[in-house]
This record gives sequence, structure tokens and C-alpha cells, in this order.
Amino acid sequence: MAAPAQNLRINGDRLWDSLMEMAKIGPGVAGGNNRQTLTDEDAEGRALFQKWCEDAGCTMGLDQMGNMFAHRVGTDPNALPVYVGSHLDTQPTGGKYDGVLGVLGGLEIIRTLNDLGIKTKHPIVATNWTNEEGTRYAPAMLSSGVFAGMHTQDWAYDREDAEGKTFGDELKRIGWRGDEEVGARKMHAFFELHIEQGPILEAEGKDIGVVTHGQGLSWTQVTVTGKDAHTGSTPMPMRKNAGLAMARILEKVDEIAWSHAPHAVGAAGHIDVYPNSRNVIPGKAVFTVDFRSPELAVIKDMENRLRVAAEDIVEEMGLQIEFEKVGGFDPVKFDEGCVAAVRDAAERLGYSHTDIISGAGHDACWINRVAPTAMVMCPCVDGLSHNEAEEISKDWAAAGTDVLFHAVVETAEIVE
Ligand code: HGY
Ligand code: MN
Ligand code: MN
Repeated sequence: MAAPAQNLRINGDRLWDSLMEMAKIGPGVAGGNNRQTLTDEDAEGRALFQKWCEDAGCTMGLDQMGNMFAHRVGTDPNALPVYVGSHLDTQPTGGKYDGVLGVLGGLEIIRTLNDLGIKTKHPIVATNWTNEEGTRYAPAMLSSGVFAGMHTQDWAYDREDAEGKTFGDELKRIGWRGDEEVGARKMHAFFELHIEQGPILEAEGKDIGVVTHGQGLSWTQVTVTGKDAHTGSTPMPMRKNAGLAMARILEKVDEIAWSHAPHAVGAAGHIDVYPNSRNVIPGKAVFTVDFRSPELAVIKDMENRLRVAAEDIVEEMGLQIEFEKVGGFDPVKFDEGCVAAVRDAAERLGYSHTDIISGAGHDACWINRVAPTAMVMCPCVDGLSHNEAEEISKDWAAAGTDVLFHAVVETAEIVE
């Protein structure tokens, strides 16, 4: 396939303006975003994305998980489209670029092709996957997971948020439940641009991460049950302190992850104690242990050691414990042909680049199961993400989108 000419570049100013415009929707309290999935703010961001895509001549498809597909026609209507995208939903204290750069980068490719009057054989489809973050509704990458056949739609619809609202009801409430069957669409290839969310690219002075693999993820929700009691009048030996048990278990989580240094990681980001009253010994603690590693055997070892250590701790304290696997996926190896298209694009465009394993999970990790898939990464300041202070440079955004543009357009085959 003919590669795009070296001088073909996207419009970095327009991309940046679109990122800043989208960032106004669902603002956080510290300069970032709180545009959680299936909220009114999510709906508003979706509407803006749809308007921009239609202004760029695309027709918008919408499936029964709310996944959005902005279609730019190709010269061969029978050729499977090249999909390019990510997610518009954010963490509650999220940044302006996590996910959003990949969605608006896909749109910028379409806008640039329009500017240059370039036709491609394969259609190109800019995509927004619903609920990548998995914060309001676990697990992460829920809708790309249904699309890839990893979860049933009914199971996904029944997921409940902290207020007991189901995914299915909220999707309908915001008016973004489409009619398309989820996963019916077939793809020629899928590409995702994402900020690294870690420190490697910036530390190594590289503009581009050529993502060869994605590390695996395991989410185990742990419920420890003790007994509510008065923090003042209950003698220490009589206490059934679920909060203390949780703290001891979380120490073990850290120890287990460190035992597999330097690549494995472990922590709990979701932590609830009940009744969470200053003068009540917590009778219940519910928390989600997040283990990750590039090696499946290491993930399995960490999961097993967590259970053994946690059961020993609660037995010694006379408490009860339950475990529920609430998310996870095996380590991922991306398609070598698509990865080569990304690497060759970075080379052709003269951007410094390095192969990298993705530390975070992405929709591409599931889509890789149903279509040839690869990712492009750009650096982020101090490697910080899932924090409102998340920041990237305009040049990094443009470089990442240039590489995405070349990889997508080469795969979609330019028609002279
Ligand atoms: O959890 C993840 O890695 C992604 O940010 N949802
Ligand atoms: Mn993301
Ligand atoms: Mn994220």
C-alpha cells in the first residue's frame, strides 16, 4: 500500500481548539474534567462530537451500548472500514486528554482528508466507545468489551452505579441508546491514539510510543464483614474492625506487587467503609484490588496470594470475607502489521519513537480480539493521568495525531 507523503500533516491548531472546546463540557474543580459516563455532561459531549462529525460530512451510527461511529465514505463501498477512536468519558477527577485525544484525533484525520480532498478505498470511521473508564460502571472498557463479545449486553445493562442506577436505564435516560446490534460491524483495522499515562516517553525524550503490547488487568472486589460498635466504649479485644482488616490486606497488596518488581503493579483505588461514621468501628469494608502485569502468570500469582493472605488476616481477626472478580483482561499483543504501520509512520514523519507496553487498559485491548489493532501513544507531563492536572503539549498532540493519520490512511489506501 502506498504510504502518505511525508509532508502530509494534520492541523494541530484545529485539533487543540477542539480539545479545549470539549474540555469545557463537564469541567472538574481543578482544571480537568468530570464527564463521567451516561451523565448529562457525557450526553452533551456526545452531541458536540456528533455535530462536528456531521459538519465534516460523516454519517453517525449508534449501537445498543451507545458506541458512536462517524462514517466517512470510501471509494469502495464493499471495503471494510478502518476504525479510529477511543473514549469521551472521564474519571471523576480526570484530565482533558485521556481518551478525548484519541476520539478527536480520529475526527481530525477526517477533517484533514476533507481539506486535502483525499479519497481512500476503505471508509474511515471515527469512534467513541461508551464507558471506557469503568468508574461509574465496572468493569473498564465495558462497551468495547460487549462489542468484542467479552460480556453480554444484558449483563452490561444490569451493571449498577453507587446509587443503584443501571447502565441500561441511564443509557436510555440520556437518549444515546442506538438500535444497531453491538458487534455487528466488521473492521478492516482499528487504531487508537492515547496519552501514555505514565512517565516513560517524557523521561526518554520520545515523541511517539509504538504500542506493541498492553499489560493485563485484574480487578477483585473484596468485602470484609466485622461488626459495627462504639469506638469509645468497646474494649479493644472485643472489636471486629473491618477497616483495620482492610488496611492489613492493602499492605499485603503492596507487598505482593513489589515482589514482582519492576513490571507488576497493585493498589486499591475504590475503598468504602461502612457506616463511615467517626465514632463507629467499621463493620464492613468494600474495596477493589487492581493488579496489573505484562505476564498472565504473574497476575494469577498475585490474585492467588491476595486471597490466601486476606483469608489468613480475617481468620485471625474473627471476621468474614468475600471476593468477586469485577473486571480484567489478559495481556495483549497487538497486530504486527498495524504496529509496523505506526512505527513506519513515526519514522517517515521524523518523530522520535520507542516501542512500549501500555500500562493502562484501553478499548483497543478488547477490539484487538475482533480486528487487527494497534495504538499510538504520546507523552504526558510527569507521566500524570487520572488527575485533573493531566497535561500534554500541543506539539505532542499534533505529533501523535500525525502518526495516527499516516497509519490510518495508509491502511485505508489512498486513491489517487
Ligand atoms: O483502568 C484503566 O487502565 C483505564 O484507564 N480505564
Ligand atoms: Mn483512557
Ligand atoms: Mn482513563
